[in-house]
Amino acid sequence: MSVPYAQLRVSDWRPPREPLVADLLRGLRETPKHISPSYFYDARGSQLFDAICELPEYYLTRTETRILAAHAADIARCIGDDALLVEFGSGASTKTHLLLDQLPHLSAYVPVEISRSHLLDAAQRISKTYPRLEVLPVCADFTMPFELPKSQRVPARTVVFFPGSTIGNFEPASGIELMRLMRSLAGPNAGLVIGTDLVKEVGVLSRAYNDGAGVTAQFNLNLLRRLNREFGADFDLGAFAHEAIWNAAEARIEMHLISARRQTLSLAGERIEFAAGERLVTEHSHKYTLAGFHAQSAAAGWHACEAWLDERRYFAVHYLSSS
Ligand code: AVJ
Repeated sequence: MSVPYAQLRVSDWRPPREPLVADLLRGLRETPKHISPSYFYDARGSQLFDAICELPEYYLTRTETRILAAHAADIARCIGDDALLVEFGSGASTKTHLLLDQLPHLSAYVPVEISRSHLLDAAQRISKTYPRLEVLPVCADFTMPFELPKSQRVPARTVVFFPGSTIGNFEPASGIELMRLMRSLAGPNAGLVIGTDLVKEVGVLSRAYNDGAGVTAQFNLNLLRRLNREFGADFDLGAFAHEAIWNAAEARIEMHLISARRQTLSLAGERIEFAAGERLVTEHSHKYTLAGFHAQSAAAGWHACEAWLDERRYFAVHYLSSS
């Protein structure tokens, strides 16, 4: 057996339930109705997301992984020795191995993840693979304030790792706010290794979010299943259809769930009305240009140092520094 969960000291910053319900209801009362994509990631949603990453149409994960694999030594040089590596939304921590293999002298690895099951599985796997690495898992919604756990070895600096183009889920202003939060969390002389999906041909983008096997549709609909199970809602999953559209003006893919008919639902005892054809917005996935991303990160106080791209220029991994 590998390291038992009990040996991994998890810092718990999970939000209490009440604000979650209020937040959900607020989004469902606005026009258009919307729910934060952070609700996708319950245990089943996290598994479905891992399945999405394997889809032939979903080029993001494969492309970023190839970039990280090709430039891991360069990225590790930017991070330097004795750093505290903090991964935001670590999920299965799959890409992290590529960096950890090149970073034998890290102070500690801090995966930050909202899904507790995913966090524990990943933290356990990492400690098994790197027995000399201190792993300090944090269960948190990384958009809310939390503190970094203290590592046994004092770090030379803190570097945030935020792969996957998860930054794309944030509206530009909130993305800037999140990158500011990263900068203040990481302290002086910080680094940020961040992945961004790039603007490209619409067909490629559209297929990545409307896959032939329908896994993205299942991932989208699982949100309703979760609301039913955890928040006492009564959504009929058969009465909503998945659709992903490209919003050119905002440079983003939008995931919607479309109500097949007029229906009244309840969530946490409150009634919610849907018209026939009404859309519930479940995700915005922004796509970037290098110049656009540099402007956003600069607004958050980060200096662009390096960017590594694949040959098709589908995706970029950036190294930014706070000083
Ligand atoms: C994890 C936010 C990067 O936007 O591509 C995948 C989530 N949504 N398929 C993305 C997602 C639909 C993904 N991110």
